[in-house]
Amino acid sequence: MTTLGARAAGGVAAAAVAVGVAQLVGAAFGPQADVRTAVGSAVIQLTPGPVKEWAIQTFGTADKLVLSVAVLLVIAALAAVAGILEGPRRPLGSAMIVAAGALGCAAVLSRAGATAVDTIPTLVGVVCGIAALRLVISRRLRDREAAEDSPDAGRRRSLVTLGLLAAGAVSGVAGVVITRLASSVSGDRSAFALPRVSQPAAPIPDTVQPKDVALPSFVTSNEDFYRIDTALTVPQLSREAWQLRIHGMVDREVTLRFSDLDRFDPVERVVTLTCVSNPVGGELISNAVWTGYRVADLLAEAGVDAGSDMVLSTSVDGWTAGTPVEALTSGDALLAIGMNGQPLPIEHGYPARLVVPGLYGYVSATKWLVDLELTRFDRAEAYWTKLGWAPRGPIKTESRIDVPRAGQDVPAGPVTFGGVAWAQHRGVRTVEVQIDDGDWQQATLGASYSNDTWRLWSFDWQAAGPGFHKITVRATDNTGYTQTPDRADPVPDGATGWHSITFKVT
Ligand SMILES: Nc1nc2c(c(=O)[nH]1)N[C@H]1C(S)=C(S)[C@@H](COP(=O)(O)O)O[C@H]1N2
Ligand SMILES: [Mo]
Repeated sequence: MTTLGARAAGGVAAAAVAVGVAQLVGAAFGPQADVRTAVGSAVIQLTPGPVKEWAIQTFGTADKLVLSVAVLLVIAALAAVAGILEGPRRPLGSAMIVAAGALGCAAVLSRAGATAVDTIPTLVGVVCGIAALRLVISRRLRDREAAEDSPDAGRRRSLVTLGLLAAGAVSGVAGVVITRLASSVSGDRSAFALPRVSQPAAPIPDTVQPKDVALPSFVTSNEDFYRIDTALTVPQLSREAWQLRIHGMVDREVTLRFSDLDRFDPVERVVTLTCVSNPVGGELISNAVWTGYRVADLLAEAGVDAGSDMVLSTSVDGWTAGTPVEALTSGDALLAIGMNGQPLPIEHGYPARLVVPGLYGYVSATKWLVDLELTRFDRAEAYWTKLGWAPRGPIKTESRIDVPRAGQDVPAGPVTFGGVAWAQHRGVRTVEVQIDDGDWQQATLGASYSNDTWRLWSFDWQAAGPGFHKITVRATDNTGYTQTPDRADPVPDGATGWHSITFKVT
C-alpha cells in the first residue's frame, strides 16, 4: 500500500472506531442518544423537498437504506481525507473528527427531548476516534517503519489499521443490536390482543378478485403493504407509554391512555391507503382491513370548536399532518390499532395511527400518533406542506396496469391482462383499456367492495402476430369523471396521467 493509501485507510479505521464506540456506548443511553439516527434525521430534515421527493420516487421503500449507505460513504470519504491530513505536529485530521463530533452532538441535541447527557456517547466516540487516528498515523510507527525499512513494519501498520477497523465495526454492530433489543416493543405488541369489534367489516366476496390473472391481492398482506415515512429508526412506543392528547380549539382538553380506549366502540373498516408520491403506474398504494376507534367519537369527548377547520396530528417522532376536521368527524376515519386482524405492525404505527379514507397519507395517516390539535389551515402548516406540497390532499382517480409487465413477452393466443383502479370516496365505476391506437374497450371489473377501496380489473385479449404493442388504461369514477391523460408530477397534490405498458407478442 502506498503511504497515501495507508494514511487514508488509517483515517477510515479511526472513523470506524469513533462511530462504533459512539454506537456501543449509546446502547447504555437509549435511542435518543443515537448519533447515527440523529445525523440521518438531520440530513432528511435539511434535504430540499424536491430531492426528498426524487429519493422516494427513485428508491421507494429502500430510501432510508440508500440514505444510510450514502451517509456512511460520505463519512468514509471525509475520514480518508482526515487520515491523509493528520500530521504528528499538525493534527488536522483530529480536528476534522472534532468538527464531525460537534455536528453529531448538534444533531443529537436538536431532537425532541434530548439533553446534554445524550451527547456523551458521541463525545466518547470522538475521543476514541482521535486516539485511533493518532495510533495509526503516529510518528512512532512511521519512525519505526523508516528505521527498520522492512515490509514487516508496513504489514504491522496494516494489521493495526485492520484491527481498528474490525473493532469499530464490531462495536458498531453490537451497539445497534443492543439498542434495538433494549428498546423494541415487539414483545409488547405480541402480548396485545385486539378487542372484539362491535361492527365487523362487511365480508369481502371472492368476486372482488378477477380470475386467471396474477393481480395484487384485494387485501394487501401486512408484509406486502407499502411503507412510507421519515423515520430512520422505527419509533418504539409501548401501549403503556402511549398517550393521545386532544387539544387546541376544543371545549375541554382530553388526554387518553391506551387503556382509556376501552370506553370507545371498536369497529372495522376496509380502506385503501395511497401515497401522494405515487407516480403513474407506481406501487405506493395498498388495501387493508383496519381495526380501531372512530376518531369522531374521540373528538366528541373534547368537543370541537366550530371555528376550527384542521386537525394537526403529530407522531411521537415529531412528524405532522393537517387533516380537514370534517374528514375526521364523518365517522369513517379511524384511530387504527389493528391491521388485517393483527396489532398494527411497528413500522405501520404501533400502537395507534390514523386511517382516513379518501385522503393521501401525507395529510391524514399519521403513524405512532400522540397528539391531535384542533386548529385552522390559516394558522398551522404540516410537515410536507411546509416543503411545498398542497395543504389538502384528496386522492385522485387513477388506474394501473399490473399485467403485462413492461417489456414482458406475451405468447400469441388468448391472454388476460389486468390491474387496479382507485378513486377513494367516490368509487370506480368503469375501467377502459386501449390497445395501441385502437378504440377504448371496457375492462371487466372485480366486484366493488366500497367507494373507499380500490377496484381490480381484468381484460381478455387475443394476442396475434409477433411484435410490440402498447396497452393503456383509464378509470372513470362514480361522479362520471374520467381520469385525465394530462401528465402531472406527484408534487404538489398527486400525479395524473394514463398508465401505458409496452409488451411484445412472441
Ligand atoms: N409518523 C409518520 N406517519 C406517517 C408518515 C411519516 O413520515 N411519519 N408518512 C405518511 C405518508 S406520506 C404515508 S403515504 C402513509 C403511509 O403509511 P404506511 O407506511 O403504513 O403505508 O403514512 C403517513 N404517516
Ligand atoms: Mo405519502
